[in-house]
Amino acid sequence: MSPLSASVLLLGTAASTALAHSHLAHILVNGVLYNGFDPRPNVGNYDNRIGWSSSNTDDGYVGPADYASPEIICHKSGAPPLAHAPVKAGEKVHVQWNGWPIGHVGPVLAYIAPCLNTANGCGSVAKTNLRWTKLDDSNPVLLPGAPGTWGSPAGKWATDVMIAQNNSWQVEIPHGLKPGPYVLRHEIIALHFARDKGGAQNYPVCMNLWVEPPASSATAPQPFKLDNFDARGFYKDTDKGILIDVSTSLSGYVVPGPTMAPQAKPVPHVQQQMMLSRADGTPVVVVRSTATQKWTPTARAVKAKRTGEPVMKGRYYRD
Ligand SMILES: *[C@@H]1O[C@H](CO)[C@@H](O)[C@H](O)[C@H]1NC(C)=O
Ligand SMILES: [Cu+2]
Repeated sequence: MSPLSASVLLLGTAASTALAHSHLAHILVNGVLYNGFDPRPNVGNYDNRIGWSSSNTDDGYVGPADYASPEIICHKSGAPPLAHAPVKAGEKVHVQWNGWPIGHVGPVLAYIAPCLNTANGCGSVAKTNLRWTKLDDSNPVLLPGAPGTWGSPAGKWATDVMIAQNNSWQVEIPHGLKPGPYVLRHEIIALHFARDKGGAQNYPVCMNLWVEPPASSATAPQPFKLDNFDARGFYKDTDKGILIDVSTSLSGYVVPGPTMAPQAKPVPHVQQQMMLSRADGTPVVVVRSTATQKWTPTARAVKAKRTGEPVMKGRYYRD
């Protein structure tokens, strides 16, 4: 197949805009909503967001050229907000993206890192100090299927599962995780141009969590063992799951990045589900490494958010 016909098959015809990537819209914890971050210019963001800010005003990605740079950690110029979403160990965090284009197939990954010895929990953490543990690799990332039925001729991808659940993915916070401040890093790697070296597109989004002890249980949970991976060493531009032609039929997919923690319990594809928000959450600000207080608005007014623009629907885009 010529490169041109392969691209047409993969990307479809809509191609309405080059700016149709995505970002973290919000997270839900038991239906309670915390705001993510919208990097696009002139949209405004809530003061009490828990999503890290970033400078990708095109809503775009980090490419393999930046795999060893700080940009890969929490997106371009990623910087933490003061607010954290409270979540109990053992609860599921429902991560919702602002839509996802069908052709942007690939893995959906989750990592967590504690914020140690900082004044404001993760609110003032130096991102290069963060050391990560992989919680979810969305395996099996590729389920061979009828060509063209799903996002690519190769079959149904984890991204197709995410799109079908209203562009959301659940991440279980381990039961035995020690309470305290953590950064959750959710990442989709879009592979539509990954047949060429340097063509993969990583979309890392970071958010602050304040992990509380689990709901009471008869037996104390097994302590969760954290790993020590530096995000600047996660990927190489020649990894099997990074340099890959998804316009061909494939027999499987090798997830890039570090090994998932043995104690991690990813939510299986069939248990992924969408969730509606029933309330706005009150984030917390970490005042000591062991204590939080409720976030209260600063003198700045809480910025109006959104312009009424609907969530992007899954569809074919060229970008
Ligand atoms: C999908 O998510 C959006 C944004 O949160 C929400 O407005 C919409 O109602 C959800 N749709 C369904 C079917 O749950
Ligand atoms: Cu895109």
